[in-house]
Amino acid sequence: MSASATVWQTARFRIDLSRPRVMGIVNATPDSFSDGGRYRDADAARAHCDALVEQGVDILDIGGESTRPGSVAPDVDEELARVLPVVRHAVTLGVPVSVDTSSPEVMRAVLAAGADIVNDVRSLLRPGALEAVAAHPTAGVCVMHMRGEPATMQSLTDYDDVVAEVAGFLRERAAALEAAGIARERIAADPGVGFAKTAAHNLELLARQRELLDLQMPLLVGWSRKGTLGQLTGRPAGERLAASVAAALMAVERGARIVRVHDVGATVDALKVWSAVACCRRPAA
Ligand code: 9MG
Repeated sequence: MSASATVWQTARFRIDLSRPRVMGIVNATPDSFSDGGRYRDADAARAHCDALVEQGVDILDIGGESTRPGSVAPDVDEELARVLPVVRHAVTLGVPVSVDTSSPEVMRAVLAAGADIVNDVRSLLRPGALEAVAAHPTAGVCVMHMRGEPATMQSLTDYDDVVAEVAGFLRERAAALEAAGIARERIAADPGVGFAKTAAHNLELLARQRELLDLQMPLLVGWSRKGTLGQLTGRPAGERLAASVAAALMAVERGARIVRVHDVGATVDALKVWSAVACCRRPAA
């Protein structure tokens, strides 16, 4: 797909993808170390939104469900109570707001509150999810490859050709979204690094990521602090900054247009260097 002509249509913003964009992760999950309960968690998440905007984030991605391997989804009321107070603040900050959810009730509520994008690791496969996004005239959506559920996915890692399977799944989901009335320019596609994949699968997906450009959808990729980087470096999640930035840059070099990251400031700086060099390339003959 031609990078210069690409936009991602979202509820309030047509995001210009002629330069790569940084999606910053905002966890609205309870902090098990805080004794201040719900209000303290929401305050911390709102302050984190402000900090990421300060650091140059292009899109905020707010999530109330941990999708780490082995985790179990919260019920709808709990997810709404975590996410909505943060979304209501985030939509005042002047950047597109994405919400990481698979629940149609949460999708409807956050879109009504002004959110721009639904980022669904389950690709709108829960009953009612497709309809919830299709009912909005312009909201953006990210569909992602996964097998099973976060609680079980790491036992579902048999592939003949992981890249072909991921591409086939994303192509089918895009067709289903379009058939439901969601215009192509509203859809981004994500190979789902770490979701029902071994480290070898994740690395093969990065090495061969350009093959996914045939999907003709903007690619969104999330390598930040993932387990594969821990396996490669021997470092715990909080010490994977350098590995995460390196992976984000390699993803962009191979055609990703949006990278989903924890470390926004470092990634923004790295992409400034990448963009300065990318601009000097000779146009393809
Ligand atoms: C919610 N979430 C966790 N990891 C993710 C990834 O790699 N991509 C997307 N789109 N969402 C993710």
